[in-house]
Amino acid sequence: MIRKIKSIRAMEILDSRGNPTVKTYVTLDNGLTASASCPSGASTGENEALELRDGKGRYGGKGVMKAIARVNEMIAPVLIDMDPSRQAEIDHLMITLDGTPNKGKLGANAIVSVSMAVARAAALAADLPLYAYLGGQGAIRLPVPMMNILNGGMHADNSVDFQEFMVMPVGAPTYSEALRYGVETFHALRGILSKKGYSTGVGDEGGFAPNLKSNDEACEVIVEAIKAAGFKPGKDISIALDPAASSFYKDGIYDLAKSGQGKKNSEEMVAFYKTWVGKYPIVSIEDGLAETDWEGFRLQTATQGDKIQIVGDDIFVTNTSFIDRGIQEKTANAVLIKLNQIGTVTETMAAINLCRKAGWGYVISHRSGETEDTFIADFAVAMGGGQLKTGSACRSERIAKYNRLLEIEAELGRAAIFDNPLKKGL
Ligand code: 2PG
Ligand code: MG
Repeated sequence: MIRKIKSIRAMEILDSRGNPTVKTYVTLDNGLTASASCPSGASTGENEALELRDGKGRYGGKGVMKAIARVNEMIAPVLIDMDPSRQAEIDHLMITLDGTPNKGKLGANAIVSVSMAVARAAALAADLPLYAYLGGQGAIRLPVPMMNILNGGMHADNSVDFQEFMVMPVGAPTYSEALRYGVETFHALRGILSKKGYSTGVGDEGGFAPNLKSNDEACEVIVEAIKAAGFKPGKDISIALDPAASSFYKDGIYDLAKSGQGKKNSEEMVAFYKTWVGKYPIVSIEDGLAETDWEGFRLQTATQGDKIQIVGDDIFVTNTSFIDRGIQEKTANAVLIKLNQIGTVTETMAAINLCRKAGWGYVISHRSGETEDTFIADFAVAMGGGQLKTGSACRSERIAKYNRLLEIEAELGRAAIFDNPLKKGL
């Protein structure tokens, strides 16, 4: 039976950093209601779709009452009575209503919360879990968790320049075992840091944020933690990095100022990563170069792209026009996928389809400012790329996603598959 959208209402809630964000409720004509919340980044790409904030007054100007009004007064009237399963049409209506290239009029935070809530409402109407509704019968692959257990850069007030040091349990037999490998490593890391006299306070994504002597020491303590937890570095658990290099790049120079490890140009930065890949079990580097340094990315891909995954986040911002350019120019071999960078479920799926066509990898991702919403867990299974980064092994806004995947794994039972997405070449 075809359902219709009866009402759409948005409200202001708080994200994991205590900043306001948009939560939207979509109610169907049978009385069922679905909701979704928008996350928020700190190290955002310049070309991301616009996050509409009030700009002054409440919450230091970070309120989202304008975005709430856009949902309630402008978007809702256009979508009432529509069939929620017409996702592409609904998303295109919002894109047209906005009429700007960066969703500057309605705000990507307004649009994406509606887009995600509509998908959930359609899943409810179809009586299917979200992953099965979005991904069909083939949605049976659980992602390898990329767990950011050591935070630096803009996500922590410490001496580490690189934003994310993730463990990737690529050798685990199942998702739940992979999660356990990562969590046990996280707990081992706490013990190691504490023994060395470092802080075990955590950063925005729940990873530890110690004042280490160098960026190298971050890899060293993680390798030590993997071993201490009883796993083999590079076999059971590998390392993935997100330096988020745009955040320490200025006027053509990468300045490792937080650690005091000096200044480097693009070539030196690429050489630096090459040394690290030789020294540590690193299998994936995201934003090793800055978003404007397309040439640096190309050089890294040309020289290291056959050995490791090279992921573009800020440089592609989940936007098909930038990804398309990247494919033409061999800028990377994988894309970080964030729904709120582009603003609709439909455009996010188009970005993923482009990656698939090019044989590129794709990693579904949270933002550093998150909510308890678990949409991306279902989305990762629906899209089947086998990789999800959603933070460390603490902070409930991160754990909520990992827990949701445990539920999906249990629901799929023996049908669930789990494998190393980086094994069969990139
Ligand atoms: C990133 C993200 C998420 P932010 O750079 O990949 O980890 O950070 O949400 O701050 O952009
Ligand atoms: Mg990133």
